[in-house]
Amino acid sequence: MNVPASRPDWVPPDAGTEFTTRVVAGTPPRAIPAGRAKRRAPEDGAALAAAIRAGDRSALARGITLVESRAAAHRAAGDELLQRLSPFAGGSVRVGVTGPPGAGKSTFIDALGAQLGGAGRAVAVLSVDPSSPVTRGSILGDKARMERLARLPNAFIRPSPSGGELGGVARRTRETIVLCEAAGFDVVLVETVGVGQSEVLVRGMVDCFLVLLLAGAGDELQGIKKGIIELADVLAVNKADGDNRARVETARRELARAVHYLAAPDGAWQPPVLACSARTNEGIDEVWRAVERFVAGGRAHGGFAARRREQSLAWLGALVEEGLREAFAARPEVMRLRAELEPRVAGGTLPAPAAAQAILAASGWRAPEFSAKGAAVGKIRPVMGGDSG
Ligand SMILES: Nc1nc2c(ncn2[C@@H]2O[C@H](COP(=O)(O)OP(=O)(O)OP(=O)(O)O)[C@@H](O)[C@H]2O)c(=O)[nH]1
Ligand SMILES: [Mg+2]
Repeated sequence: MNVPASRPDWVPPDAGTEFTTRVVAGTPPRAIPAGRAKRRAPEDGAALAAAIRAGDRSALARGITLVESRAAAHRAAGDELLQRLSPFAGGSVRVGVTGPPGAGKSTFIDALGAQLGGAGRAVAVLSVDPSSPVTRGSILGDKARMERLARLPNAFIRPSPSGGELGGVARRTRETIVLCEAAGFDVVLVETVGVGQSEVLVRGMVDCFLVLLLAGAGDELQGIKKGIIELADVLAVNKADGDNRARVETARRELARAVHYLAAPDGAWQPPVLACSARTNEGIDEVWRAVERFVAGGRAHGGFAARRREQSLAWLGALVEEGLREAFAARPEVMRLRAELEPRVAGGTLPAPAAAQAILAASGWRAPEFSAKGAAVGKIRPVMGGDSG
């Protein structure tokens, strides 16, 4: 067969010539006269919700795109969709999987998801692509890394760009969880990179927080932070295979000792420290059994319900903060003052605190005054009502 020289940007590692393609030069985009842009008719909200409930994957994907959208036109539709579907949400076990870069999170999720899927569970994976909010290259990369899972009919993988702002958590992860649950998924796995604030945020979105770790070149643990261990419900040292086995076991025992001395975040629960290999599948079901034990214990003792309440409150807080930030930034006088003052701050002719004061004051906000003791005595007066400030 004659193989043309061009290949797509990405092909599966073991792909044959069927992925060879002929690249056809595109035509430059045509300017569309203002007011005549063709818009796709907005999707009927009730129909979309019903399709998602019925398990239609493409409807689910469209719904997620809708709630992720920042476009003002989509916001109301996205909110409406969430309202329609919220009554059907909540039925999954939400598990966060975190760990340092390269710990094997994606491979682990692939192995675990394939096992659960094989056992008849419907598994949704929300993986965040931290490396590239713009290009789609690494998103495909992650999908390729979840090959086993991607082949299962009852699995759904949704890579989302992190949006840059939350350090590796998609902006709409909570909303996406609601949609997946309404679509009937009973296990939702959320992958996040264990750097920055993302693990704290994700822990606030899940019922069980699983931390994957690596044994270093010696026996020490790699890329580990005390903070992350305190958040963990279950810990596992991954890559316990081949020559690495003994090293993992030493690291695991060391870690188990450390965990034992830290106060358990959920009272009676002592986070187990396990070893596994996402590559050989060894220990994967043991990790899952630990997750199930944690969740079952939480259901029996009220910890699960308490976590869900915390999740709802954290969600509320995040939405209110986001709304305030957006409303604030959109105020004309704020935009005008920022445009005027930012170059001066950047140029060093105006101190940042003075500029901040001016912007906050002009927007109608008054900074709280602080007493000597540090307690706020003034009242924050948000004046978000009137448009002219
Ligand atoms: N030997 C061995 N290699 C593994 C195992 N799990 C993952 N790997 C390899 O480790 C590398 C990183 O795996 P990923 O699953 O992409 O790791 P990740 O934590 O998702 O990485 P990021 O998302 O980039 O932070 C890949 O080359 C995997 O094949 C394992 O259990 N054993
Ligand atoms: Mg990954």
